[in-house]
Amino acid sequence: MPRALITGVTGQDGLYLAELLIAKGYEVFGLVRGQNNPRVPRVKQIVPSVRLLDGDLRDLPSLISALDAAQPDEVYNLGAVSFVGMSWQQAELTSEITGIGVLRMLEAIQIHTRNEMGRVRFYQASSSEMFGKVREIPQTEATPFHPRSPYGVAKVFGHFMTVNYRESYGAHACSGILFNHESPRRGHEFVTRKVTRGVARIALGLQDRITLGNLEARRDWGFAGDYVEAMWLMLQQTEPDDYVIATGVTHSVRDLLDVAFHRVGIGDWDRHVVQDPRLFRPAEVDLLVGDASKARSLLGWKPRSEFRSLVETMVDADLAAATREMHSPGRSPDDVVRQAGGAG
Ligand code: GDR
Repeated sequence: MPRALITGVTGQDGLYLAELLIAKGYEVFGLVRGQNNPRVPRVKQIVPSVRLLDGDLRDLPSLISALDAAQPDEVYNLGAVSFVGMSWQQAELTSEITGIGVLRMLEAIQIHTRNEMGRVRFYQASSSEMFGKVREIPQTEATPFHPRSPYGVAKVFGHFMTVNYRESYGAHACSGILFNHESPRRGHEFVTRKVTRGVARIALGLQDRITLGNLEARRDWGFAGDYVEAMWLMLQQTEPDDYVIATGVTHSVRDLLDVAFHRVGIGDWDRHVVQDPRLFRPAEVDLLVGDASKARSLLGWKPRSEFRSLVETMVDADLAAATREMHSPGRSPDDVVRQAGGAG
């Protein structure tokens, strides 16, 4: 039975990846941080067979202990401070966890394997935010990076450390440059979920407005469930490499609002949306759109869900959650959304 260790197992991608690996017959371990971590119950509910280990990407000994306990064949490093907007307020913490945390995990694997790094395959969650101020459209593995946030800078550090350990120590280390990927399990702070949850609650009369930042920002949005398959495929290749994972289609926040409001029968949504300058970012990534041809030809990967059905699925899940909330006050909407994993 293959064994995998996932950092960031409590997040959207961690949950989908754990489900995928369990379905493939893996024994899955998840690293969780802190006593009474409030996100642990959600992991136990969705993937009860995952074995949770205490550890923190800021603490090298805890990573070595987790590796010694799990004895993994594959490590998926998804743990990070992942909200770009917050990374300006907490730039140092973001660098510490999202950036140097990658180095610590690579070092931990080095120590755990007694310098035979090739024994453990490593996946690093790199990000399209590394492209930042885009130099070409669409972006490929060869596009230069110019990150536009402390988060993006930290991800570039983690990315090149992964490449460096591969080239220096023969690590089977892969970096997946993933563009935005969403689902009903997405955190409320990210724009897709903020919109779908807000729209559902407006449709049910639970709130009147959604307050947003830049409506002209464009992103390449895919479904998280499709993207975790690409992570797994990368680690099954004989040669480790880096891959862009994206749909190749870009939409604006306005498009997102159109589809989400249309789903609940509201055509004219202007009166429900307020723009707040405080939600604009100090520096914005204007147009991200990825070219995943390499993943398509070498991994045989392609996205299955498209934008409209993804957004509609998220609105429907949030409608169900908000409806339950109305009928059983005190129950968190996420208790319901937790169970709604699919898209498209
Ligand atoms: P992003 O995702 O920064 O691309 O990073 P997010 O959903 O936060 O923002 C997308 C775009 O929407 C604009 N926007 C708003 N964003 C948020 N969160 N809230 C708002 O109210 C709002 N209004 C407009 C933003 O300015 C931005 O342009 C995500 C994360 O998952 C990263 O961890 C990951 O690496 C990348 O995707 C790929």
